[in-house]
Amino acid sequence: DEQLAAAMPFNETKPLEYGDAAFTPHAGETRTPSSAFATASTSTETVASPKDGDGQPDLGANPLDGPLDRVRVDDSGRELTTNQGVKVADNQDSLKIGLRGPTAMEDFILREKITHFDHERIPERVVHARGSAAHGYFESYADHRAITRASLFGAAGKRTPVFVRFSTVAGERGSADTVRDVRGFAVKFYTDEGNWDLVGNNMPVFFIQDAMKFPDLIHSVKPEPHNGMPQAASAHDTFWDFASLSPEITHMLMWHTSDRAIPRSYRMMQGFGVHTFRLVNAQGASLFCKFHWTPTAGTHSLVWDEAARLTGADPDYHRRDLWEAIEAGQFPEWELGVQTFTAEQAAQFPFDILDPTKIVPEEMAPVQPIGRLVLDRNPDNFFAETEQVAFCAAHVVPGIDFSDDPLLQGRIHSYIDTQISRLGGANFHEIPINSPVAQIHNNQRDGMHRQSINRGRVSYEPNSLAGGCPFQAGAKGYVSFPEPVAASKVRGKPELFADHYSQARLFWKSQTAVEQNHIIAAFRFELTRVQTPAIRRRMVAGLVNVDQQLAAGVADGLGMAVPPALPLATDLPMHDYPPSPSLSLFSRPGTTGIKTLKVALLVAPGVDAEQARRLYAALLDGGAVPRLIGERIGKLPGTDLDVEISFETGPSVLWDGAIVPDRDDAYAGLAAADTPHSDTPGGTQLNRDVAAQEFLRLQYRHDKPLLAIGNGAQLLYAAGIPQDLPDGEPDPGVIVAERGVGESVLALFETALARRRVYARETDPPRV
Ligand code: HDD
Repeated sequence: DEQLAAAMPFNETKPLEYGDAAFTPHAGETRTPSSAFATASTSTETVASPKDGDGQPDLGANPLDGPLDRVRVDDSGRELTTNQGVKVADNQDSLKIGLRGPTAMEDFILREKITHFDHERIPERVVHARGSAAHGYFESYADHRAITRASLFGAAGKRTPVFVRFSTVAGERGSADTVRDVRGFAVKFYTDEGNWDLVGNNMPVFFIQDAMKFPDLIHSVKPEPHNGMPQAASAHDTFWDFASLSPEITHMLMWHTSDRAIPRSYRMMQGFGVHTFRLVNAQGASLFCKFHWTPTAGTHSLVWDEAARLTGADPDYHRRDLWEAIEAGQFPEWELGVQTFTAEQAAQFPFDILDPTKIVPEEMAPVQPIGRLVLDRNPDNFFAETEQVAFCAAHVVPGIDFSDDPLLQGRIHSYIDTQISRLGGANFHEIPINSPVAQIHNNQRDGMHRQSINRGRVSYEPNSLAGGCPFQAGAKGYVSFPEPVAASKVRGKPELFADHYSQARLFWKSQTAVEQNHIIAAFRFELTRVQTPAIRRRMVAGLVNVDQQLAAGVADGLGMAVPPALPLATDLPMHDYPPSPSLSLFSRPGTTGIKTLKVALLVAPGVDAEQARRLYAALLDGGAVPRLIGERIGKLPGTDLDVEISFETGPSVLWDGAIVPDRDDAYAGLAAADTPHSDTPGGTQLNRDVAAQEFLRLQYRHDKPLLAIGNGAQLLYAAGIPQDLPDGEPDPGVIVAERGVGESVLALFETALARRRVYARETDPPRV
């Protein structure tokens, strides 16, 4: 026993915290690091900064590792110190005058620790407060210098390090991931010619046309100011009040009520630069452009009931998904595509390219792939990297330029400005995650928390005392596209901006029937939460201009008659766009099949353990993430299987599919498990477990594939899962296999899983 006790982990300083031992001086105490840490590297090692050298990363290397390595701290094998590097003898007790006496004012160790703690929080982002990020790289497919001089696109295979942050917009920092909202898709490219931030969203249009309206929009969607409710939700009066009075929002509302607003994963959503930008080549020739990110995992969404339940089951659902995929080496990937068009082409479009509530349909300008984005490394520290990263729509590099989109123009101001209050001063570019890999040389000086120690007496230009340095780069530097402009100073909008409905109708017409139903249901949900009938009426009156069937569906859901259409803001005729199939989520199934999808194997005493094990191995082999789930964790009696997750900690919404394996007839005690709902002998004890039945019902209701083998089917029957679709056809996602067919049925299940959902199952209200 003594030997055992000696082997147990033990905190040697514990006895010093109590009684007289507390007086025993810690001062001067030295401790050698334990042998486990004897080989740990020392902090005195210098790490070469990759900011030295030619700044050209090796292909595949991430030069960002270097600058960040300078500030990475690893405490392994180290002694505790104060912020002044003074070693701390006792981290348990404040300094007191007698064990039961007052604390001494001179306890600088306590005071430093508490003071730092008191200031640990910084203001959260005013929008996009909730987010998750990862490191990776962008790789150019080819030499694209014909269209842009931006160096990151300069050669085939050229890699540029990136840091990418995904976010929701309305919720606070601790809000749930799966709310109905736009998702931010912000990419910081650390190019060798400076940082470029492509600060986009997962939807290609925006709510408003002019930055002047941004504070109003955000005030309307944020929790209402008198009572601070609701959190991270647009389903309340103020948002829909604003929306119903701002017809320019209509196109965006179609996206916002579509399944785009409840993605299955950050890895499974598109990203868009939204605005029209400019690409400029070395000769100064320019094309307009729109940026598109397309995920290799395809575009996939949750269903609303599932999303709502996920906010409770796992508020970190998207954060965890991104983190786990990267930890598992299943690196999320997107292709970057551009739509390019000339000013002459733009003049022929039936919309204004400066209007951020309009897309350029792919039929009018195809999306050309130019490179790929891979996220392959999780941050080391959430605060230092994900929280402190400062994106800015004004951060562009030579070869990328702005358009006159009035929303974009306002953003150019807002981002730097907001960082000054969020990050506490003008030097936020020196925070390691924000600082470029390209070198910084200018005459900007001082300010709060300045890090760089600029040398010399010169901080102005022109100068002779420093030989004129740093000197202007001339044509090598950023040259704004010299767009000729001659016009009167006015507050207003071009007439075409007032066509608020043509593209909303285009979006509606381009959706499948399933997607249209989801849009109607989302409007119904949102507007049912609205308490003011006049707002509901106004909103539905706007939808009449989009589509009669849409307006009728929403009105029906709200128990009201379809009101007369809202008057149009312009006499211009609406443009009749042909449907654009690429606007449907179903047009991008992706190429990653079942990889990273989560499959629950429902097990209980009496399960055919060998079969469960083989299914598990086969799923793992295919890149899926199987887990054994049951009533309680731990060893299953009569088997050597370990239940990994319980129904209460791993509820149905966390899984993309479920399997109920066969039972092992030899297991004693099965008779008790026979289900009362069926004449056939029952499966395992799960049949009587209401949690297991509920699990399957929700899998079914959320359109997920189910496989039951042999007597495992009894649980399906007990749960009342139909095997036919509402139209009488067999449900391809409810696979019931005879005992003895072996694991060949797994292939059927995997096919269904790769297709994700059987939407054809849906009825409103649900059958199960
Ligand atoms: Fe914005 C953050 C995207 C319009 C003002 N915005 C922010 C983020 C994203 C976007 C992804 C989070 C960045 C991060 O992860 O840190 N914003 C957009 C898109 C817009 C847009 C795609 C329209 C096309 N934004 C917009 C306007 C304004 C702002 C019109 C103001 C005039 N956005 C901000 C901000 C934020 C921000 C206040 C909050 C925190 C931050 O910048 O760093 O400056």
